[in-house]
Amino acid sequence: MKTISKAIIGLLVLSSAVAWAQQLEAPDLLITSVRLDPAFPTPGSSVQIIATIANQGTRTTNDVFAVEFKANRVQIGVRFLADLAPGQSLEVPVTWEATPGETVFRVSVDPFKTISELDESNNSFYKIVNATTHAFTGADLVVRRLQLEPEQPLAGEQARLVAIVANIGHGPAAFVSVGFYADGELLAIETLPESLPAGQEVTVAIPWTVEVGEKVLRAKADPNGELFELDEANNAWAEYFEFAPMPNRCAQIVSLEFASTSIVLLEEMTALPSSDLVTVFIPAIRRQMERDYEGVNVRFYLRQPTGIFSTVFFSPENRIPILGLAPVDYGNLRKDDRGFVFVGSFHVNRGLRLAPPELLAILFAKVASHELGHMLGLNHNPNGGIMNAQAEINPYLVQNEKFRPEDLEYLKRILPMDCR
Ligand SMILES: [Ca+2]
Ligand SMILES: [Ca+2]
Ligand SMILES: [Ca+2]
Ligand SMILES: [Zn+2]
Repeated sequence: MKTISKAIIGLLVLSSAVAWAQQLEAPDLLITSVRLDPAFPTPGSSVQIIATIANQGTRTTNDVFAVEFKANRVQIGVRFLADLAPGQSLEVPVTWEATPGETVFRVSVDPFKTISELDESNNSFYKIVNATTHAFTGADLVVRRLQLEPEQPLAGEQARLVAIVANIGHGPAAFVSVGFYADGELLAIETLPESLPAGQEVTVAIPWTVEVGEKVLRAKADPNGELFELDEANNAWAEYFEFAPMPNRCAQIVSLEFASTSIVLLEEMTALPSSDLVTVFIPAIRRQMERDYEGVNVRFYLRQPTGIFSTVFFSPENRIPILGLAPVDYGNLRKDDRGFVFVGSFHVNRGLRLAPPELLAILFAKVASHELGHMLGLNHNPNGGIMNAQAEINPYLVQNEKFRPEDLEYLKRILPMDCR
């Protein structure tokens, strides 16, 4: 099993090296801007979304390519272009009927990959748009910091999660609302009824029962997009915290590691900006795994942990029909195993792109929980559950999958919460 793992890593390095050597003269398509007309739409009005597409490469595009527009992951238009010379740019419009609140636009150039380019990683552009009946005043909310009161609370304690919100615009914000999230899950939205003048800051807080271990805490100003702002993309702030008690010596430490190339595939699958992938989607995978392993002494880390740990590596490979792979370590004798989830095997399944990101996170978590199960000594269970040999890839069916009681019993025995 170890040998197989090493071969996989070797292959990855090789294929990216080949891709590098190939390209010397080529086009490079990118989106330089996305603007709206009118810039501050009211709900229900008709809006032009105008993307500027440029070729900053050294060759003219030699084939037809597409520009795809998505609004909150739903395709709202595709336009086809051809013959864009180096240094040339073009405006591409689509019409959209404004829906109330926040909409995340993703514009992608050459999503079907007909053009071989100098840089394939700069082909999408995000724009967050609000549609509201409030007037635009020049407000711009940002979350400056996120802190806890008391500063270092223990897991299980009642604490306050405090966001410091500032208006860095040049006009007042009619009201301030802030969404709070723990590992991607919305805890609460808190709204202050008073307006916040330009240049001032305010604290917004919610009570929170502190969770154990590493957590990604996040606050986002105006999460529902009810306030027009100069910049709608600077509203979120996320931080890693770790809450005591720290793992004891009988705990298994597990690192969830994502190749940067896997993040690119996840971005294509979910149409989420990479910042949301890192601060919402990936933490939600961890949250689901924690639920799967409830009562088992496992601690999950998204940042690299110290000491001895096992790793679930989210690789960009497509190894269909294999979704994941891990050595079976009966009795968990090795505490530094390495298992894989093949993100590429999910990415090829275009139907998955229609599933909500929350369900996709659960689907990835179930495969990761399965592979970790092997690394802790579980074999496939003919009775099903998470250790079912045949992975269920329908995210709607997989969401309630659990370890079978006999599997969970084994895990609790091998990794008891307290050391005696
Ligand atoms: Ca490009
Ligand atoms: Ca803002
Ligand atoms: Ca806003
Ligand atoms: Zn398996």
